[in-house]
Amino acid sequence: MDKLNQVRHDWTVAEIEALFAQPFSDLMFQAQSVHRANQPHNAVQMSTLLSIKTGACPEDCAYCPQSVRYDTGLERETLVPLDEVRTRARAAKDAGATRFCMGAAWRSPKKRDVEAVAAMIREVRALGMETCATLGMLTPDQARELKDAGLDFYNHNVDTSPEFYGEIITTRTYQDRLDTLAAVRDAGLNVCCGGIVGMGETQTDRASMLATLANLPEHPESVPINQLVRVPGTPLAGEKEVDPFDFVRTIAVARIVMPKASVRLSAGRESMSDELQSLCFLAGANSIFYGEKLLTTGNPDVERDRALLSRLGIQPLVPPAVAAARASEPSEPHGRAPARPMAACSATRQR
Ligand code: SAM
Ligand code: DTB
Ligand code: SF4
Repeated sequence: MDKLNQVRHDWTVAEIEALFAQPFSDLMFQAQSVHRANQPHNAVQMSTLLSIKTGACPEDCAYCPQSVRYDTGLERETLVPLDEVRTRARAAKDAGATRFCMGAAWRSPKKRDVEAVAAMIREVRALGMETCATLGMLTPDQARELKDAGLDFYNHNVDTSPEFYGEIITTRTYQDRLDTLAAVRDAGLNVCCGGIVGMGETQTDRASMLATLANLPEHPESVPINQLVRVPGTPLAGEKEVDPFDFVRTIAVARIVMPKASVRLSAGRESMSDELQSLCFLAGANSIFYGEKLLTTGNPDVERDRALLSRLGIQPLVPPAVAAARASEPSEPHGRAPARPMAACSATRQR
């Protein structure tokens, strides 16, 4: 039993490959055992994404529809106004999301960008939601400024293994990513860091990516596992589809090597069957993006997600601070419909 709770930072790639290589049922049993020993089971945390600045990104990430280098037909947009952020966050909260994530297509934010995002963070916080941002590379000072504005989580992915990384991105290094993660951690922010499956990487690359994450000085609180969304116009548009069982295996291994982390079943859900998603939950995924859109691509609609969670007997996981904020609100503020779509399960720690 002890082993199920053990948080390790000395994983070798070979050990993780051996986890992947187990018979599917043995891997799922191990992942589910670790999950139950470390997480409130039958509960899933829900975040809603908003792209606060879309397109025209100078980076060359081969998977990304927002890079200025690829013609993906995306309308480029300037920073969204504060009013719209407030409206979208309130709608997300009313639909049942507990965290609001703001994403910007920047290599790294400028000084005025950080100030503008800090104002957005304050607005979202005032609604009693958790806040998350993903804005590209950050300096230690920028990370502290965002923390001071009330940011709870910063998302910055390693995306893939250090060995495969150069095939996907050339405009910034793996070490740049690790430096940003260190700045985020040092500022006292919760770290959200994961990667993408389905870019042509090998199983060893997946093991190496998970080893990188698990061997960080502290495990990320949140680990998004994205299935590549193959967007026409990007260099990876023609990649072949990932074997769904290999995707589930990646979730299961992430759960085993990072027992206390929230593992997020992220991009790619729109094209997954309910049955495949439920296998991901069984493998230890316990957070999702909720709402019709990710940043620029689609996500299952709210009704489909509510129905799926309800059919599986899964409840929304509500962090204590969010539950407290909800409890202190009048039941029907400003004539809005009350925002309690499903019975909630209260989390005991932040993830
Ligand atoms: N520009 C910032 C950055 O790169 O850190 C923030 C936004 S970026 C879109 C956030 C993450 O979304 C990427 O690191 C990548 O893991 C994920 N992502 C982007 N496009 C994707 C796609 N087509 N399929 C799956 N995940 C994707
Ligand atoms: C993450 O790992 N996945 C989210 C979030 N972090 C920002 C983004 C997925 C983006 C998928 C492609 C798009 O919608 O543009
Ligand atoms: Fe830019 Fe982020 Fe897309 Fe890379 S992933 S092109 S940095 S928006």
